[in-house]
Amino acid sequence: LSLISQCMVAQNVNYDEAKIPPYTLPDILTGVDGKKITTPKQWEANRSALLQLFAENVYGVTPTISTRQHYKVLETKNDALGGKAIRKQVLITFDDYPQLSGINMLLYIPKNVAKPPVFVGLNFEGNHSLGNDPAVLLTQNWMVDFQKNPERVKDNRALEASRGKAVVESWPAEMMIDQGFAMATAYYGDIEPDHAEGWKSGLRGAIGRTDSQKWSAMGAWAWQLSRMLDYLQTDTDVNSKKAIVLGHSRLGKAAFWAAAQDQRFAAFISNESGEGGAALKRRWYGETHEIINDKFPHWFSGKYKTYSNNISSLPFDQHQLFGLIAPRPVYVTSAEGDQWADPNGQFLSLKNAEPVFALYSKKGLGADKHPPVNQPVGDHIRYHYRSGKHDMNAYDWEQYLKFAREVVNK
Ligand code: GTR
Repeated sequence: LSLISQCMVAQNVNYDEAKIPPYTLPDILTGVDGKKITTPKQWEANRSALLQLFAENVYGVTPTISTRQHYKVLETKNDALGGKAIRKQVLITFDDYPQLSGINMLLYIPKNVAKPPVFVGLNFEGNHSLGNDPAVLLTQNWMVDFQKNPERVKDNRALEASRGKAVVESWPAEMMIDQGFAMATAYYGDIEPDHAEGWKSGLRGAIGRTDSQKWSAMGAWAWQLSRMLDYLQTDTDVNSKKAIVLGHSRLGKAAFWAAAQDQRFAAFISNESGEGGAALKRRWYGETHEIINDKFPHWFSGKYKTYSNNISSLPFDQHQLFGLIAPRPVYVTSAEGDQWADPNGQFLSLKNAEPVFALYSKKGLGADKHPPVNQPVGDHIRYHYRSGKHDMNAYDWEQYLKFAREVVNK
């Protein structure tokens, strides 16, 4: 970066709605071929060209990757979480990429429910960080020291003291089990370490790509979620047809891209995924594409960086990625203390996807304006803006479980 553009990146943060320059969103019901879309069939015919645009310009093009994989149940227990749940720890390894240690997936399944729906997502600090279950394996993979706490992470490896210390209350296992849902999670660093050179020792390096620019870490993490779903399809203890993929923040961006590409996911929940996730790119508010590409060059494809100061020439915006999830249910959330993620931009993105849901006779949000705090809106597609800071907390999970009961598992 030149000095001038570095200064611009540093200065260009806006939190004033009135200062957002006017922008025009690409019409969601105009296909990539320029033709008007009026039926679900036409929308579906447009699907792969639109996905390709997102891949080429933002998330990177997923190359052909062998998915010859093996599942090894490393450990299982029939009376976990005080006797309420079955716990399984499953290692997914890849025959063609033996240099990868594999995806270590933690599953809790309620004992009193036959084939429950399952929440699927990645976690930031390893499965062991999510609760106090001492049998959960400590991740051995490279880790960001989010807390800058040497007791928990030393030399980029998790220590035993990080057990149960997750930054976000991201996976309240008992809450899910008590309400009849299963959970399946894995550490995102299992497939690529989250730093600029991480691709070398992760999946992108293993598949032998020297050009790391065309594909992205986000693409690799989305791929990871789909491999987790591959396993779930073989596990008769859960209902993989009702797999709800979700994620917080950067992991919400990855879950969004996974849900858009992989239609086996039954529903998608975006927890404060912000720029590169739910937020409209054209709005100058909070984090921008310039900032994110500068700070996290590995997250998105090289081409995304060419839109610096020129976002209006991007041939789409994030409302169209929500269109690619339709007609499946979607829940988007923001937090008052997380203006960085552009709450109104996340609301407007989902709002502007309504025409695609309407093609399938699915109701919209039932609100034209951003709602006040702690008042969820919508039904099949939902949105809430809660009080509090940037995290995934018990309030969020109460709403997700309600949504899952009312919409996904009805
Ligand atoms: C921030 C980044 C956000 C979000 C967040 C997170 O630093 O700017 O886009 O992804 O990290 O993942 O918590």
